[in-house]
Amino acid sequence: MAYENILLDVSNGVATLTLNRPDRLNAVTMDMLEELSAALDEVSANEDIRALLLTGSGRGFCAGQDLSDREPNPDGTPHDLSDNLLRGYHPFLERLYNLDIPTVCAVNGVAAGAGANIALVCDIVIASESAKFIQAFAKIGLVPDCGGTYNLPRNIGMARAKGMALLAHPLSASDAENWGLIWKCYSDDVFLDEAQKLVRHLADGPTWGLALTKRALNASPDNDFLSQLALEADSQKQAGLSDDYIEGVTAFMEKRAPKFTGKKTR
Ligand code: T3D
Repeated sequence: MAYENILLDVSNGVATLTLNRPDRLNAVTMDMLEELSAALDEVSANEDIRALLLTGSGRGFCAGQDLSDREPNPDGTPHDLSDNLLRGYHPFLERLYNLDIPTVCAVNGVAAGAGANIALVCDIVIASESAKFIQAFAKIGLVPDCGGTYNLPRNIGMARAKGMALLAHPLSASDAENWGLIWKCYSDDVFLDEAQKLVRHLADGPTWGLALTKRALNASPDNDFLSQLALEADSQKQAGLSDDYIEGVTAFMEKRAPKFTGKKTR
């Protein structure tokens, strides 16, 4: 599929997906959402891809829903906004959440509304120090979506989640790191290099073990302790059957760096 609103680059086991409407701070349209879902289908189908980097072109990461991407209904009735979510955002977010490779979001500039919450669906979120996170929904009378009401209280606690959602104040990248909303904030001059290093490290990792790890962590908030122990045992059983487990232990014994292949089973 030819993409007009995003860029997809695949090289050396890394897929880089770039939101590409810089003059609109990469605000999301229905066309962009269709392209994002199609791009993630391409990524899932390619077994050589072992990590995904999501970022934005230009000075912003993503300003959320494009507020101009909607013709008025001819009869003057209001739009059903759940339609956009169910048909466009959710299929994309479900693919992103369930991807069996590590996903890194490099928030290169402002992340507002749906843009902020799309970032939080990735496994590891880093930001440049000039980036900011805005739950912009309250400014226009809407409700945080794209998993915001799920991820915010889990990442930063209810008090801060409610502050962000009800006030819609911008949160700096350094505060986002200090609050545990994201993994790390980097100064603007090293940000891109750090993003590349991080995704390279993950792409060279034991892909199947990492997939099982993210599945277990994703399941954790909804499990009790004993269910999670059972899930860990099953995950470890599967990881223990991989070439990468043998390679990891062998490399340790031989005091050398492991060379993981990402293969699922021996
Ligand atoms: O509606 C549904 O389908 C339901 C789903 C909703 C999900 C949502 O995401 S709702 C929240 C939507 N997003 C917002 O409300 C954020 C709107 N944008 C802003 O508040 C500001 O642009 C920012 C704080 C993000 C950045 O401010 P600043 O000063 O750095 O940039 P700017 O000058 O405001 O924006 C630059 C251009 O991008 C500007 O266009 P212009 O004047 O140069 O022609 C601006 O209009 C455009 N732009 C920014 N955000 C959007 C946008 N155009 C359309 N939609 C946007 N969301």
